Amino acid sequence: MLTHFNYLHEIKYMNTLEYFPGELVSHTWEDSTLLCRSANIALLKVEVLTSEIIRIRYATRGYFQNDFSYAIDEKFERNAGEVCLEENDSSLTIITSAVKCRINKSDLKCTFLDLDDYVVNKEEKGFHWEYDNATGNDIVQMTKHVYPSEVYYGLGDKPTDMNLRGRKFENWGSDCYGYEWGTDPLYKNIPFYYGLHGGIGYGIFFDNSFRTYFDFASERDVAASYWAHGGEMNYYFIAGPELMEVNKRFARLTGTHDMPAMWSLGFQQCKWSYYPEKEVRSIAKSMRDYKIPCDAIYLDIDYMDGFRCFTWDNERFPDPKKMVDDLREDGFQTVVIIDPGIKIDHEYTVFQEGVEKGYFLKRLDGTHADGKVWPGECYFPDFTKPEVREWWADLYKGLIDEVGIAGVWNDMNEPALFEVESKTMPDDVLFDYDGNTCSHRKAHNVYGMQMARATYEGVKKHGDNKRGLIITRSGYAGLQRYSSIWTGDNISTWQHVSIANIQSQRMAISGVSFSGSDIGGFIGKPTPDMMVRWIQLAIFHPFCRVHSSQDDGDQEPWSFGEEKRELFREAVELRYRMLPYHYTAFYRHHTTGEPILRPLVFIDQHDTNVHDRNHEFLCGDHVLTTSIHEEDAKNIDVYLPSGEWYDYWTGKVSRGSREVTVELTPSTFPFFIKAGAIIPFYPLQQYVDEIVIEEVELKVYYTLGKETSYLYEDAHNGYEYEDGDIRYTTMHYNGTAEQLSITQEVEGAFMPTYKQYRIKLIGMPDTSRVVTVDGKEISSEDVIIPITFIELIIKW
Ligand code: MIG
Repeated sequence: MLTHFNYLHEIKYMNTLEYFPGELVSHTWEDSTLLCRSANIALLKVEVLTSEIIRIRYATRGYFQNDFSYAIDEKFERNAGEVCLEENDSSLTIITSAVKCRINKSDLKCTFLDLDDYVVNKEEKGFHWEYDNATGNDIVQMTKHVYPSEVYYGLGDKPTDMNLRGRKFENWGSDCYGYEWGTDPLYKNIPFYYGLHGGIGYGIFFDNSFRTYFDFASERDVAASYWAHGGEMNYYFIAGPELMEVNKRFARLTGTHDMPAMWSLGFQQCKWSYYPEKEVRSIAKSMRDYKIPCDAIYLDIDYMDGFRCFTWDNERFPDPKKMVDDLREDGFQTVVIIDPGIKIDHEYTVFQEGVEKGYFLKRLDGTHADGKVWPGECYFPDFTKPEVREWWADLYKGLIDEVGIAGVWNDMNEPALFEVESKTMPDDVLFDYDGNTCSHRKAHNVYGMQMARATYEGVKKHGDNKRGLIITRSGYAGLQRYSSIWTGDNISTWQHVSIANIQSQRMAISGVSFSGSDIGGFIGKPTPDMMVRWIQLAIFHPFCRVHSSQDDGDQEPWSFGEEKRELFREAVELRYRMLPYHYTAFYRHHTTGEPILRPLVFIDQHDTNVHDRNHEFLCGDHVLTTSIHEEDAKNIDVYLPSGEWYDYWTGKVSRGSREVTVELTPSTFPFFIKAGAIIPFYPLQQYVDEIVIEEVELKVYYTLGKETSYLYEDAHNGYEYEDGDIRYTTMHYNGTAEQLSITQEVEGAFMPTYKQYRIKLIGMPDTSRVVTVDGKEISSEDVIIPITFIELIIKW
């Protein structure tokens, strides 16, 4: 193996070989950055970004490429804290207040250790590269050591087991109509994973937008590798040891969702497609008639004039503004789809403008990149160019400001093309990449994210201080700063209920909490039982929308018989009653980065029983559920994490760290609440802010011990929350053998419409009791207390 060479031509003509960095010849250490020169042309840069986040870059040509990333949040602040460099004969070691990074002098391999010198992550073959004659790029590769017990998580929307060990993956955003278990690559590109061994978790974020690959001990049992077909070996090591902390640090690096308007956490109904206007109105009316709470209705591609973005089919929708206003009056927000393909039509102003201003993608030879999608032959905006994003943002003025659309759904943005084998653009399409001109090979995986970003900016700019909802099908790491996601064209099968569950959890731990599936399945028609089980799962998914192609029949909540309609309604009602819980969990995500959905391994990483559990998950801090995957299921085994758990339906308490069997009825499903939790419930509404809420119910689940719960409130829309116009309540629960006390701390001066809480005590020792609020005795029958209370004590 060749490890020493000095000239570029040597790599060029020996393209079948793998190249490795040479031995260290010199180094500099400045501003918490270590730069190592090796005996050959390779360089290594180690940057301490925070005490837990270390960035590693290797250059293969003697210089680093321009440092630019779409993933990293511009708000991210580097703060290395206390850090020092130690040197001995064989290595250099960077020591932060949380982690050590040791670099071998002989081969520039890096090892990450915790402060007790436990090896968290080390290299096997380490960094190496191959020269790719076909493209002139280097294929940059990293091979890490795998521990016998090591397990892996993350990587976005992969439809497979939670634990990725033993599998290989590719990131290349693809339109995967009717994908199945194991289909890969899929729509999203999130090159971020977690490793866990010996109870210690860490994260690796390989920030490279070329086609990337990940292998978790599939080719070789001792090796986990990741590589890219171009670009740099540029990755972030994120220390734990808790997986939840790794997640938060990844969120610090790549950002979190804005607070959504509360309505966008409500139930949403979609179909390909509702038209004409009469049909849209009738769906809305049925929702209200059947009393199925609902906040949004969607228009798929058929609302447009010949699929031309930013136009309306005037026959189907003669007066869009009137329709949207009337729907809003009745509590429905309207969301419309917008695709990236702009129809080649010289009479169409968006097309004309795009051509005149040079906003459409071109190929290397200067001709426009065209491709067939819904409108026929199209050109495609270069969303990686700031000027184009601004233009695109302003195209929303009509839809948002003038018509009153509240949300935009971006589809087909992998980008997807019809009738070509690659299902996407050729490699030689050129992109601006924010001033770092490159080919489609590098820009493909960020295209959808940059489209969503331009959409986000437009909806925000023209949305009259309202929080808009953006939904995207494709995206890259960090997409959560702009958009929510849905999981694409799934199928009405029981296996897809399982996939929807796993994907939603996996997206959450990959930075994208605002996720959900097409409830009921996009392709096909679910059995009535499946439809109900699916919504019973999806009321715990932040993004909660029914969508279908309806080729095989209707998929509205009332399309499955009266009995199922009632069950569906009950599930959605539960979602609406629990909106303050979901909203609070979202605020926690927004501010701390913690995922809203949490696989059990993120709760109890020391319990090896949960390392391979796919389906049970926590929604927020205190609610556990799972999905049901068979027709007419009578019971299901559910693994509960450590602690005590209340069955929501029966009030029965089970000890965790083991499996329990849950009996199922058509209207009940696994739904557990952590003992000690305080869960807020709104009164039932048919849509968000339908009524002026005068009282919030707090269900208090008794236990011996302490627990913390939160409740967040703001105006449910608008951006004043960013300036602190919020009410963020922390409730401390403390249960002893004689009494239960709840104290609260409140942050922010926002006052909700309600002034009191109604306390429901669950699982309380059954003896007569004395209740005092802020020292005053009150009736123990109806515990109603002001939201400003400081201390509630119940003695028995
Ligand atoms: O080629 O807009 O995933 O949700 O309904 C299909 C029509 C295009 C794919 C999306 C789906 C949407 C459909 N779209």
